[in-house]
Amino acid sequence: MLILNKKASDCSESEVTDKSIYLNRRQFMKVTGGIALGVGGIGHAAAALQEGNPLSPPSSLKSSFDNIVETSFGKDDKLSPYDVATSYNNFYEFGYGKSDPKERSSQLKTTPWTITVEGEAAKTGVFDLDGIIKESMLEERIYRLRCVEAWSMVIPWVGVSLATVLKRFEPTSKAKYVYFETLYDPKQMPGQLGSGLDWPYREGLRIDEAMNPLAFLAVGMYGSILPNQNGAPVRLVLPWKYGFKSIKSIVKIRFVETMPETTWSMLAPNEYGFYANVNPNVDHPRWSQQQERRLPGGVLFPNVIETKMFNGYEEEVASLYAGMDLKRFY
Ligand SMILES: Nc1nc2c(c(=O)[nH]1)N[C@H]1C(S)=C(S)[C@@H](COP(=O)(O)O)O[C@H]1N2
Ligand SMILES: [Mo]
Repeated sequence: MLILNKKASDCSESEVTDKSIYLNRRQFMKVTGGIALGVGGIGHAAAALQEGNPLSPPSSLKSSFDNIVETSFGKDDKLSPYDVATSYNNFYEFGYGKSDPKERSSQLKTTPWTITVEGEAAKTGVFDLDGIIKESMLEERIYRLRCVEAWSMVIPWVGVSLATVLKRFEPTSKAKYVYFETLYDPKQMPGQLGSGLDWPYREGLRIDEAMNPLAFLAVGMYGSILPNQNGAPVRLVLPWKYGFKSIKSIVKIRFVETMPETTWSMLAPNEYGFYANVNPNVDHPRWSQQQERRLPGGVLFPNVIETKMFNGYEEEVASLYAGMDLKRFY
């Protein structure tokens, strides 16, 4: 597997050769507006990044934002203002208040960043995030994020299709579910010193949900890299599910055979299920789920709207749950 975080001086001859191929590809991508490449180049991408090549400067994911493919997702929605989307957050690793993530996450070091891939897949190991992302077609998708607390936002996310990334690792037929884990590092994430949640934050999807074209791995928003409070450097965005499924600052992906334990369903299984599909017809035990406050919206102008089934993405995802009793599998 890949060896990561090597010094540039550790580069072998073959890597130097392959690197020039990689750079040619990068130029090619610029011309074509991006093209998905195979898994073989990941290590070389990482090597190129470490050398600070002008085409792909280290640590600055902005360089790859030159060629974002615009998609038609969400073009009809009015965007939430950037300052709202980045100052009213849930990221309990930094505290339970909505402004805590913005105020307390600046110490989080997001480069370099690796993701460990484990379990039922042919290609497992430790992968450099920059490599994974640079090898994929970067898109902008405007997706709604609906929190279980009944507020929602509309955000232009920048990232890559989750399916494209997962397929590179060649999951086996035993991979029925995918499990994700957030970084555990109380020094950088002071909220993890407290009890409350069983750290690290954990999430999971059935494999067909993960492979659905709507599932997205975001590295940016509003045309720029993700602010720490929004889950830098990489998070899920699952627009048909309640916000808590969209796990932030991911460091582990594991392909598994059985349904994995997830943070909120472990903590309060009667309130939060594994599926957590947005569903106005199934109440949270303590409140209705029929409406949501589209932010910004305050006391004077609450901006309350009706919540739609699957957050309005019924056409895209309803078939995943055909025949399932959604009152039972909430
Ligand atoms: N690691 C981690 N991921 C997380 C959370 C969290 O506390 N920790 N909160 C979730 C919840 S409840 C919501 S609503 C969304 C909020 O995303 P946003 O802050 O970008 O709007 O992130 C989700 N992902
Ligand atoms: Mo949430």
